[in-house]
Amino acid sequence: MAIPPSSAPFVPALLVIDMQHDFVHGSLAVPGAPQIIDVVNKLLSFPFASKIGTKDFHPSNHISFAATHRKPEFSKITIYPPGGTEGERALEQVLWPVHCVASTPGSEFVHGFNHEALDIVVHKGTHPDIESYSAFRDPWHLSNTELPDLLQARGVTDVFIAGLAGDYCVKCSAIDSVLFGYKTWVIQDAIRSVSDTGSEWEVMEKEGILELDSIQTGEML
Ligand code: VGL
Ligand code: ZN
Repeated sequence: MAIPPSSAPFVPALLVIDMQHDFVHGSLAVPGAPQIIDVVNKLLSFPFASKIGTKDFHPSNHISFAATHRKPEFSKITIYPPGGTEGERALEQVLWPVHCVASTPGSEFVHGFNHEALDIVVHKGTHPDIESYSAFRDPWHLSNTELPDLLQARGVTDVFIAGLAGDYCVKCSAIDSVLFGYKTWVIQDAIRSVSDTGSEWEVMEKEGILELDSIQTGEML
């Protein structure tokens, strides 16, 4: 019998971002979000080596909340790393409606989402002074969540990303996934974005992120 050619390892992880009440039906509802619940549930039935969920999980005085600054919702401020000074690693921050306050109903997984199929849930945005769209780490790379160690310990090669919101947490998590060395796929019919410009795809493509749909994902597994 012929020896089969050795092939590169393929250890796929599904990363489901922020399928929480507030992002679907609540204070920061993403347009079209209810339509992806069934798609994400279908993805969870595929034989991924790991199925990881995230929760945006903020204290009630979080830096990303308009109310914290007594400023209008969706206005913008400049933020710095904690203890940082003017001009140093400044970032623009959108001021959001209060959302996903830790352990309130808005932070719960949305009804109908099969979260029981997840093997682990990673929380992010838990520090009052630090915004963290990425599931991997804060934007200044001061500290990681448990996700980088988890993926490494499990020998993951490919990260497939679904969830909310495409132009914030999905995009930032996908960019970090590439920077941590993973082949990174965003499942286009399993995400929805806050804005309808589609400009996140341009950014993600430039970073080397691959785009596919849930049917193609099923064919790879
Ligand atoms: C998100 C805005 C604020 C997200 C989180 O999950 O994309 N967006 N916090
Ligand atoms: Zn948030």
